[in-house]
Amino acid sequence: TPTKPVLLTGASGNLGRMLARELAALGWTLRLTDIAPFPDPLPPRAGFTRMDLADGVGLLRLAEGCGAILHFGGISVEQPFGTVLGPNIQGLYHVYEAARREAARVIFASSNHSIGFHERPKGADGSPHGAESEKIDMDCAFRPDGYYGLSKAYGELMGRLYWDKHGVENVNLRIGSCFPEPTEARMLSTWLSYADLARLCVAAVTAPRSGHCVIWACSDNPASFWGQDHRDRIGWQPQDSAEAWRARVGHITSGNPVIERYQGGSYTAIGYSRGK
Ligand code: NAI
Ligand code: 15L
Repeated sequence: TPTKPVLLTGASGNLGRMLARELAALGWTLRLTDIAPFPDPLPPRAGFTRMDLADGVGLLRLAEGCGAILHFGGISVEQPFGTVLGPNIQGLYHVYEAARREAARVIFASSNHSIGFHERPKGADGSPHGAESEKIDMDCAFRPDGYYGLSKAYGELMGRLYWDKHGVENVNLRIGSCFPEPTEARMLSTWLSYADLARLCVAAVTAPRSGHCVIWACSDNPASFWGQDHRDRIGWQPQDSAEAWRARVGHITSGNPVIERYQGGSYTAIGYSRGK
């Protein structure tokens, strides 16, 4: 159990609600925040503050005494630039300034959409699977597939900056598709179970040292697109796998060649206008 309280942004969202429940059940003391009201009964040892990530002073106050910030708040799907900018860029800066003040570690909910224009390895979501050598590693180029993915790349680089310049530790989770179950063929590669995410957050917060790390946050999927990362540094291994859903969802594809070619799937095709 962490000795200091842990701040969770985006607490009222899908992943935030799950993490609030699971981490509270482990005995953690949580400070929850979101711009939307918290829809569940408050877990034990948790407080909730309704706040916009635009409120930098409010975040400084909320983070006082915290040892870690799980940053899950913000725009979570593709949106116009002007919609993404405030929550995901300015808001992220406020989170990092609060972390710097408290010498707290940031666990950042980054996304596969920061690298979504990498092609899928051949055979990744069918058999035989793509060769290990075709999987991309954490130090691959950022290839954002929209303004949302671009904000996540910026978020990871913010972490790089705050570690190099201020020694603020941060763990960047490149989350694939974190839902109760896989619902389409792509998720045989990208799915992250709720339980694996909860265990990942525990490892990221409690590891004695993290520095700046990048983790491919998907379950132990044989069809994963992703290879080497910093998981050993925080001692995390996924335990679940999407493979059990193959018979149910393996045939569910889009029929759109752009979507099927790239790792980011449908996001890559939003507003796509390249050489049709
Ligand atoms: P969600 O949309 O359910 O949760 C995001 C929360 O952020 C919402 O409760 C929303 O009210 C809050 N929020 C938005 N703007 C805000 C602002 N200006 N100030 C304060 N709070 C604000 O999304 P979900 O699925 O729970 O995702 C959580 C995080 O994980 C997001 O950062 C998302 O980008 C990231 N992620 C999620 C994936 C998934 O598969 N669910 C995949 C990759 C990344
Ligand atoms: C994300 O980043 C989104 O937050 C989530 O809603 C899914 O679209 C996920 O990526 C995905 O790529 O499946």
